[in-house]
Amino acid sequence: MLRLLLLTSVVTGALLIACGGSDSAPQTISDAPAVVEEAEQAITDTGDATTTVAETDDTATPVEEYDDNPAAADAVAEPDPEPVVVAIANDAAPPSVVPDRPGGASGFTHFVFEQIGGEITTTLVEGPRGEQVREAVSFPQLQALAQSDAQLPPELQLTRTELGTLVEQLGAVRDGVLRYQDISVALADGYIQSTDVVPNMGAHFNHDGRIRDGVLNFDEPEILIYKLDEAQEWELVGTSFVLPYQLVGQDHPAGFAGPLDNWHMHYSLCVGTQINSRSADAASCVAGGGIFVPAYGWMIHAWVLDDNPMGVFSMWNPNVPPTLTTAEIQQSRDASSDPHPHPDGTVHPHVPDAPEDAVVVNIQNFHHATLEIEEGQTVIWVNVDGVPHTITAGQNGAANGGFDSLVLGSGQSYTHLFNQVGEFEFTCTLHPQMNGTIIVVPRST
Ligand SMILES: [Cu+2]
Repeated sequence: MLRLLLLTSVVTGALLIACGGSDSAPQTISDAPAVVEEAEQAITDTGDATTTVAETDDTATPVEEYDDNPAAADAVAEPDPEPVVVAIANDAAPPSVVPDRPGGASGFTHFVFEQIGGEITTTLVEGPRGEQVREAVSFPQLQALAQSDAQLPPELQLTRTELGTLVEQLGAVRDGVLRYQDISVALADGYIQSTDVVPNMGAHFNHDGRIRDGVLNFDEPEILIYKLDEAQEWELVGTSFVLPYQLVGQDHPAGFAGPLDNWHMHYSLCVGTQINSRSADAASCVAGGGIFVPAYGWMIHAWVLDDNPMGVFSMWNPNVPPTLTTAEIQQSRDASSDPHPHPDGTVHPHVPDAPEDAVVVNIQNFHHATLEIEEGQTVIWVNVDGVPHTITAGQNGAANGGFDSLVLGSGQSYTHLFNQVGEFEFTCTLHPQMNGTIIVVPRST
C-alpha cells in the first residue's frame, strides 16, 4: 500500500514533466531529432556546409560545428545561392545518428547510449554540447578558495565574482535544507520518497509542487537525498534540482554561477523503483511496476552537506555507500564496457559484433585517452561528446597517413585492429589539442 502511494506521487510529477503543459511551451524532446535532421538536410541541399546559417537564438552555436553526420558534409548537390535558415540542435537533443553500440558513462560524459531490448538508445544527456568543465571541487573547497587570497585554479574557469556568487548560492541551498535533517519535517513539507537507495547517490524524496513551478530557488531544492545510516535511520546527505524542460527550454540551464554545474536530462527513465533503472523500454518498465518517462527535466545534484570528493555538482558521491573510488564508480556506470556489473547487482548485456577482447573507449569531453593493449587487439572508440571528433594517426591535429576514422559524429564509433607492437600516436584533426597514444605490447600468452 505504501508503495502504491509513493508511485501515485511519482506519477503526478513524472507525467507533468513527461507531457508538458501550455501551448507556448517549447517543442517537445521527441521533435528534437527531426530538427537536427532538417538542419542536416538543409546543409546537404546547399552542397556547402559553410553556408551562412541564420541562428534561432543568440546563444546557439553555428550548426556546422554540430553537424553529426559526416555524410551530409560529403554529399554533392547543386549549390543554392540563397542562405538557408535552419534550426540549431539544442543541448538536450540526442544525436541524429543512431549509435551502433553502447557508450558513455553516466555522470562522466555528455551522452550515454545504452542497449534497451535490441536497440541502442540515448538515455542521458549532460552539460552543454561543447567542452565542459568537469572539476572535482567540493563545497568546502569552494568556500576555502573564496576565503583565500590564492590565485584561482585556471581549470575551474571561475572569476572571483562568480566564485563569490556560487558560494552564496550553495550556502543558500545548505541553509534552506538544514531543517530537513529531521526527515519528518521534509515529509510534513510535502517531500515524498520517489526512489529506493541508489548506490553512491542515495534515496530521492521529491517535492511535486517545487518541480511543477519550473523555478530555480536555491533554498528550495526539488529533491532531497537521504542515505540510511548504520541505525537504518534516514540521514540527509544532499539535494537535487529539477527544471522541467517544457518550462525552461531545451538548452542547458544557466543555473548556478560559473561553468561547474553540468545539468543532465534523462531519457527512457523508469521511475517508481530506482531512479537508476533508466535503461528501460515502456513495456518492461510498466510490467515491472514502474512509470515510464520518455524524457525527464533538467536535473543537477548539489552536495552541500558533505565534502564530496567527486565535486559539489557530481552525479555520484562516494560518501554514500557502497565505498568505491571515482574510477570504480566510472567503470560501474560505463555503458561501453561489455558486459558490466552495476553496484546494484544488475549486469548489462553483452553487445554482439565486437571481438571478444576488443577494448571499447569513450571519446569524452575533448579528450583522447592513452591506453595499453596487446598485439592483435582491437580498439573501438565511441564518440560520446556533443560534437564531432576524429581518430587520426598523427599528432596535434596533423595526420601522418596512418589509420583515420574521418569525421565521427556524436554516437558514431570507429574500430581499428592493432597487429603490430609499438606506440601509435593519434589525434583529432578538428581539435589539435586532443592527442592520445595506443601502446601495443607483445602477447603475454
Ligand atoms: Cu575533436
